[in-house]
Amino acid sequence: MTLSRNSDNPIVARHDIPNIPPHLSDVSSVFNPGAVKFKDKYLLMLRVQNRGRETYLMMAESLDGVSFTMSNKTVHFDGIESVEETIYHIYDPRITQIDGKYYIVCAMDMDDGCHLGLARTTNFEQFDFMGVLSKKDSRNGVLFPEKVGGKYCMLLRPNEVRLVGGVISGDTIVLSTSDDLLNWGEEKPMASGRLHYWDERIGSGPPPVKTKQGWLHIYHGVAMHFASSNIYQAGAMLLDLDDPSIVKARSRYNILEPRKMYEMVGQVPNVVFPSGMIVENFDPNGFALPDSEVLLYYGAADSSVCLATTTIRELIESCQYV
Ligand code: BMA
Repeated sequence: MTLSRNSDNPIVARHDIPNIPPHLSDVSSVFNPGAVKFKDKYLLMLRVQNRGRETYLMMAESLDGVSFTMSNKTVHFDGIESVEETIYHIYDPRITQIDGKYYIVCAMDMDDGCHLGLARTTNFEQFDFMGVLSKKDSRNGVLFPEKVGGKYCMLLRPNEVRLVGGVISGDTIVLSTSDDLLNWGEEKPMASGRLHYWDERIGSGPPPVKTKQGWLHIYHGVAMHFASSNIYQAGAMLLDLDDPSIVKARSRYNILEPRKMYEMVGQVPNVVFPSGMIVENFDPNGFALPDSEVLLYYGAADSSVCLATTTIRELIESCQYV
């Protein structure tokens, strides 16, 4: 297959996380990172879980995308105190650069379910919380790097069942648009799970990347066949450049599945969960170059952070359903 795992995997593991009193000490796990290239450095925003199963976000930086140095403090979103409801956990950050600013969409567990929260930064030192984006229980929110048809676009995955009648339900990724990044309109179904196959339930991975062939989107699919051990895998789709609710091509097979011990064994077994993607080369109009290297960062077994690499061309080829 097109993705090759880095030989140093897992590139970040729980023993790499520094002790930060009073809450982080001998942490349980680190996984599902957001990723971005910023001033020639590779940055990860890590999801760190302590022994109370409380979640913290932490930055890590690298010169080569493989060997990371952890920050010695956790990330705080200034202004998040203004949310009146209790936020239990903030996790699975996805980072998108839009017009020179960096936006982070996170899942937030609250009393009435999971919601999407938005934060913004220009320097990855100080972060402003901008608001809660979702009206109903949703996860896996990713922003597009530019407006499409004059609107900001976001893919998200409502936590509800749309498909009925099969052995098990499939979930649906929807497209929503906005004028201001805070108020989001109608949700248009974009892609659903495929019952009986590798991606019965689905959710977005990293933010979509613009290519000449369409928006390249990596997603996770869950095979539910064996209920007690759901299998989380990764796949690829191409979305129409002008209307990203239209799927032009979608991989028949997964492009990454749990095979290594660090993916098959851990807090949650059999999970590869792609959440960050760095594309090295774009043309002046923002289209990813076919031969550009792609670094895909993913959580393994909800326990560690791993890296797999490929090229834009190979990912696009993998989208063809043959
Ligand atoms: C999903 C999310 C992810 C997690 C995955 C596997 O529903 O909660 O954060 O990595 O399950 O447990």
